[in-house]
Amino acid sequence: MSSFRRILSRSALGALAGLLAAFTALSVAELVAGARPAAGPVTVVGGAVVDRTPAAVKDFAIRTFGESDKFVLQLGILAVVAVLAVGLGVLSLSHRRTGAAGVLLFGVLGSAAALSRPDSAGIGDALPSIAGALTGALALYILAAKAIPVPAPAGADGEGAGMWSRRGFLAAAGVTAVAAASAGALGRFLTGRQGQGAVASRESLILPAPASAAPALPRGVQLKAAGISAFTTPNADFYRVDTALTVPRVDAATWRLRIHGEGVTRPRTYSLDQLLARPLIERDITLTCVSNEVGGPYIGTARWLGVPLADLLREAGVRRPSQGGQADQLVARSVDGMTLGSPVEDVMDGRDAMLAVGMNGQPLPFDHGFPVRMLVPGLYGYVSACKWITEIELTTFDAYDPYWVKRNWARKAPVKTQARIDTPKPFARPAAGPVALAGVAWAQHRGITRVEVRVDDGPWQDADLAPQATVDTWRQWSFPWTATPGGHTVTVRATDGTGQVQTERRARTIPDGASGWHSVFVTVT
Ligand SMILES: Nc1nc2c(c(=O)[nH]1)N[C@H]1C(S)=C(S)[C@@H](COP(=O)(O)O)O[C@H]1N2
Ligand SMILES: [Mo]
Repeated sequence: MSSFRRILSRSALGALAGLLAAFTALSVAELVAGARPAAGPVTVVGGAVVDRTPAAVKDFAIRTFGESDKFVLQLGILAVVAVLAVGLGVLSLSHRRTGAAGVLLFGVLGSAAALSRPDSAGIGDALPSIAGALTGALALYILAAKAIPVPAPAGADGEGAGMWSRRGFLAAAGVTAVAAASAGALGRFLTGRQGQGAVASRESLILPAPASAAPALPRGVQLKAAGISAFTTPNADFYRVDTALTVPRVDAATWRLRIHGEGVTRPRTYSLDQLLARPLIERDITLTCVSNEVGGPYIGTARWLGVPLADLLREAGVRRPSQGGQADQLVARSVDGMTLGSPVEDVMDGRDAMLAVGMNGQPLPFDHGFPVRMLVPGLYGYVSACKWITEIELTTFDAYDPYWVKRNWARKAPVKTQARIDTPKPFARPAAGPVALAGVAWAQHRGITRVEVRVDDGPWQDADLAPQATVDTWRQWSFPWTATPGGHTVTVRATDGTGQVQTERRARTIPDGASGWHSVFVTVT
């Protein structure tokens, strides 16, 4: 064998040893994390990356990968791990201890990531990374030894000794691969079992009838235009925005909500049954994400069923700031450590702020916060819509910055007035003649009173409005356009219930929501 080929094939063995060590480390870590899936190494490292991602990069990720952003992130982490594993594997051929120490270093990094997560439950969260790194380092140490050819005994044929050693390596590699795969599979199994209680609790949950049903939707809230959004967004199509790399699966039977903090004279802890025994309200409410670009998809409307939040707060002794209450911020905390802060004034001013348990007639889907989430009509999701909520703390804006505020988003964020063109789509090629322009407009808790359309630099013309369901929902609009051949830019703007015309001023999503008019360019043929 030429020396070049020998080096090449040895390097390949080193690379394989590195990859197997990484596989072992991740599988063992998954197994140890089995009882608590959110503590798996890729999840915690991914979570730590998410926590530290600058808002601009996060916005880019959401824009580019949409709701697959988390999948792409995990794939990216695995790719980085694979590259580093190959490097450590090759290194370990000449520096066995250093290679193994490199694997241990990842254990330290993984542990640090786990402990830095907002939902970290303490040192136990570092265990998966520590156990994974120790076994991974051991695997690399052993495999590297097997990959180094034993010096040929005097008189023996050198090639033969190399062959022998390679056979030993392959056997060790096979054993490692099988053991690691088994550990990984067992970990997956345990994870699956753990979620079964939550799934069963959701399936057996029977939602009570509301004491106050949603007002019937006025006839015509749904326009007929092809391509317009559904007025009520089906649960399966409802946008999802959160930092959870593994969706929390909370068992409703053991779930609790604690209300405490400043001005709470009667702190209380509620079970789900206790909440469900209270008079429930049912309301159509449109929820919007602050990361929604002008014309973007992160908005949806559902019929929510829930407990009026202001009642619970009043029972706890909380008073509105305008009526002498000390606490002006309500911080909601989720089981995954997310914190969202809402103005107490908004929550208690008579609007339908609620702890929702139902979404379009179903218990909340896990993705949308089962068993209970918060909603405050009129506010962006990141300052109001805590999913998997488990704690409400009354405090002040001065005293505490929740998760997104620490990352430079605004403390207070009422939804900005926006209109969106649903049809035609950008760069569509409709035929000349009648073309239906249609879409949605929203200004939650203020309502929409007018939508206007402009073609190119022409005059603003009033669109036809579907009836307003409530001020807390979006409103559909349409405009019968007689399209002439050529390229055209269609622009839309809304006016809200306070008489404010939607601003033309373009603003980025950070810090408190995008603004500007939505335009679509089409080529009429
Ligand atoms: N626990 C938790 N709740 C959360 C979030 C989150 O990351 N974690 N994201 C918030 C944001 S930014 C929005 S816009 C809404 C989105 O709710 P949805 O995913 O049900 O549409 O949830 C809010 N509640
Ligand atoms: Mo959001």
